[in-house]
Amino acid sequence: MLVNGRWVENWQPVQKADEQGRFIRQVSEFRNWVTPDGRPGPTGEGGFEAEAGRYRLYVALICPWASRTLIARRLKGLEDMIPVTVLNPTLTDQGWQFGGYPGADEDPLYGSKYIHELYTRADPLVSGRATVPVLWDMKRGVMVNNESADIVRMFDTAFEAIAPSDLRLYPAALADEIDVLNRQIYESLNNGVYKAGFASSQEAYDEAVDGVFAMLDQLERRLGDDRPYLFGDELTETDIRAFVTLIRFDAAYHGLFKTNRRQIADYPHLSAHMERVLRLPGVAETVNMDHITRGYYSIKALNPTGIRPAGPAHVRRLLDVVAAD
Ligand SMILES: N[C@@H](CCC(=O)N[C@@H](CS)C(=O)NCC(=O)O)C(=O)O
Repeated sequence: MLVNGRWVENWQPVQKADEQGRFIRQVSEFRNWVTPDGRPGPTGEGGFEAEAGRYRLYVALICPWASRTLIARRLKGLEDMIPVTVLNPTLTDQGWQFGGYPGADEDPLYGSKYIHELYTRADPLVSGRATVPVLWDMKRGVMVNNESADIVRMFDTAFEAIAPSDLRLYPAALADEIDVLNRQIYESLNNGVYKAGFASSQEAYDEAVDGVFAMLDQLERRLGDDRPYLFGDELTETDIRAFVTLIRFDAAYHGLFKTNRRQIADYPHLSAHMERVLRLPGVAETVNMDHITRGYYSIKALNPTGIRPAGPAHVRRLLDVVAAD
């Protein structure tokens, strides 16, 4: 991690734990918003108006938080306006690294070797973990935001004047309900699987796994009335939040993070929801199972040999079928 702008120790997956061994995820540091006219957004400073070709998104395809920004970018039709740089799937002693792995890129702006160089470029005295996704302002040479929840929201609204879209990922009429379900899904599922995987006590693991499966059961029931999406007929950002964890679940979390009470394949409504989102235009291209399994199973603290499991076949089969259709 970075302390006062210097990389101080080899990368470790566990960021912070409480006295009971519960995994604690760091809060994001860069919280400015792109807005239609450059006025400040809900947090941070102003000066980031929506312009085509001005912002670059840095992602790792293993990462669910980065993937949700990629999906929002694609569904909102922003691909030509916001270029993307993909990092290698495996974390090194200095965190995320650029280039060399199939499907990964070099840093086209500064030739950086690691993502942490962008953090210190943005703030020479920055402290904390150098995470993805990162939204970078190529005009001012600064980091706009490294919180995926914010990036999804700004993609939904900020570029509307230059990239009109009928899709509303966060419609005003559902805002309060979306906020509530988002929080629950984040705590119990998106971050819940990490809390299980990185728990350092049996109690912390048990608590996290209970939360994961209670949430999956709840979502399965919610979708049980055959609604296509979590809030009814229209896709919202909450569906994307669920999707990025569901699509990684059977292939990575079930084995590596020991969230193995059941698989997503055992939940008919969740499986159908996952496939529905996967089939939205362009979403399948954001799912790279090679990067996902390579990335997760290279976390040495959980899998010292780096050996990747052969299965599960059903996830690869689904991706192949969707790609061929
Ligand atoms: N709150 C952040 C979390 C991002 C995050 O934790 N990303 C992980 C990858 S999935 C990361 O970059 N980890 C590197 C590290 O913690 O050093 C967001 O949602 O954008």
